[in-house]
Amino acid sequence: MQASLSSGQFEIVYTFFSLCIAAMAAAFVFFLSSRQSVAAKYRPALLVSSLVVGIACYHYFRIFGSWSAAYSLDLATGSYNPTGIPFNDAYRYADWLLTVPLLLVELVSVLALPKPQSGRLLTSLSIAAVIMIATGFPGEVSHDNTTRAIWGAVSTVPFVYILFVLWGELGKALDRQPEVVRVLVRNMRLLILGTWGVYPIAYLLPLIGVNGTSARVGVQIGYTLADIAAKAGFGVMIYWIARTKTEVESPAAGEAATTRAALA
Ligand SMILES: *C/C=C(C)/C=C/C=C(C)/C=C/C1=C(C)CCCC1(C)C
Repeated sequence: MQASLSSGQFEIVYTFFSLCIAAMAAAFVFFLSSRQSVAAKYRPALLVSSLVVGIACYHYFRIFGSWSAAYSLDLATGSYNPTGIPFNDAYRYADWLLTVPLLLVELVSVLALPKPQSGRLLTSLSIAAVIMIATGFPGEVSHDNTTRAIWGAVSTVPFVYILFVLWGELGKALDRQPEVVRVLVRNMRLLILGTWGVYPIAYLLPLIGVNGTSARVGVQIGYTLADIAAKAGFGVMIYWIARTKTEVESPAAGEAATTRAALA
């Protein structure tokens, strides 16, 4: 049985979920409509960005509904008591199962590797991502901290592998980029590390002595902020890189695209 939340605790999570729905929906429209302002070969990457935030928008809708159904306001005390309908963490993990491999598709496409090599890289990273998410889930839904710690540790192995490989590959890709793009790719690499690193930290909260309900709130806010940055924020970086490359590779095409976008 879950403990009651204070009205502040309930409402802050409620507001963050709501904010996230708005951010994902706005990003969806932006990525779709800005496809015209990049060269044709970069359009698939923007389409994948819009898929990622579209899928996340849908899942946050469900997460938001689940959170609302899990608690009800006790007018006598002003706190939010569990209704008995459990909050469903599976929506979030189902979302990651779809969106993390798609984010990897975007990342690998930025590397612009020869086809067979990028196929192999994408396959091994995706397998690692699925293992990371599938092994994190039993820990997430467990009410026992030892179980949470064990699955968390297992899930960290593929996580470290993914970051290690991406860091190396993005580093090598830096040398293949024109000067103006290099700094963008470098920033993107930091964004990945900074945002993906938030997930295991949020997961750890219940294990590092943060009390029950504060940990519950902290985990949800941590994941939500990380999702906005890792999906919408990351998509904006991809757009920026694609836009810059379009201009560098063919200044005329860049201008024509800008004009088209302005007229659209
Ligand atoms: C859009 C969603 C993204 C980028 C999700 C990323 C999720 C992770 C990097 C999760 C990692 C975890 C660990 C490394 C250990 C504990 C369990 C997880 C699944 C939270």
